[in-house]
Amino acid sequence: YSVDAHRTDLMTITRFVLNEQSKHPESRGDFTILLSHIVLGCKFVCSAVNKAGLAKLIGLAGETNVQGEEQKKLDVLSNEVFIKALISSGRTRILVSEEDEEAIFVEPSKRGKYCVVFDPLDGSSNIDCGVSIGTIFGIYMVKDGHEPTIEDVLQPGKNMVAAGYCMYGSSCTLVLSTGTGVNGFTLDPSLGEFILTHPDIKIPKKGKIYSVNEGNAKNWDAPTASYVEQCKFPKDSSPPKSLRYIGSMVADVHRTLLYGGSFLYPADKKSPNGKLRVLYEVFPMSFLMEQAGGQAFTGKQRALDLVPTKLHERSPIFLGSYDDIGEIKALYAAESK
Ligand code: P6P
Repeated sequence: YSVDAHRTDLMTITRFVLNEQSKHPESRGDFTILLSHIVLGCKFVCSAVNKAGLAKLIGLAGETNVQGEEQKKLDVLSNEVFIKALISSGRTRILVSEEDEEAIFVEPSKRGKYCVVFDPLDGSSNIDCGVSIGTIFGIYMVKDGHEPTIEDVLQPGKNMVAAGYCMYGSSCTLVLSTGTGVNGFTLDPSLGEFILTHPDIKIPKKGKIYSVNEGNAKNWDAPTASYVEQCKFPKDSSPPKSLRYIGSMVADVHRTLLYGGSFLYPADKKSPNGKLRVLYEVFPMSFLMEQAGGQAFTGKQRALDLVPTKLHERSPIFLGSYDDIGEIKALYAAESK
């Protein structure tokens, strides 16, 4: 794109997805409709998150708003917005949200062929200090012709047809893959449109940053401890890596995707499966990393090969630059010999 094209040939996310759809003549546009409803949810949450900060500052937050209604916590509000938007799209069968213990089975009259797994506002504990937070989502096709069940959702991440996140920070950035690469879009509030700003994102093959909560170091297993040690005290003459850890997955993963490096949430003695959830944190971020030329590993296997057995199952995760994650895989392989 030359500069002037940005002004006159705006590539919005809707146009982008329609272009993708045109590559599949058999497509009836269901995915395009589903995505447009996810985008609507992201726009709403972006606006609510920005207002929430201000509301808190000028004391509007209180317990009730001007209509005297109970002021909903942002993550509850975001969850309701996404559930309503997804159901009204008429393209979903099953919804799995971080906020809801049980899966939502869409009523037959509004059913479509997709299952959406999502964390409506990941990292929401960071709102009060202004740290970027985000929505994470993954989309599966669900076999038709039978009453939907949990088994339809417990699919390996490699079966996802799309995944993405929307980061609510200094700007609102939506990063998406539909299986043919990764693209980033930034919300132009004056247009109310997501504009393509990061076409065909590729993660650097090797990075200079590692990202982990060092506070858990006491409980790490040997391969993780050894990897982090090598980041800080390289055996060869390379300079030590920088530690960057925000504690909000969407922000840490977005930086890793753009700058390279590794993001780790390992298992430890306290949490043998780590902390991050398989369906709506590990799988979507792993899908994006592989589509951008990186890797995602659980300590035992390729993350996208994992087959979940429970909706809110957790898994350790090591994701990022191809070479950096390769080093971690080699350390785990050596340990298992
Ligand atoms: P810790 C936020 O609560 C979250 O779910 C992710 O967004 C983030 O990566 C992780 O937990 C941070 O966890 O234990 O390092 O505070």
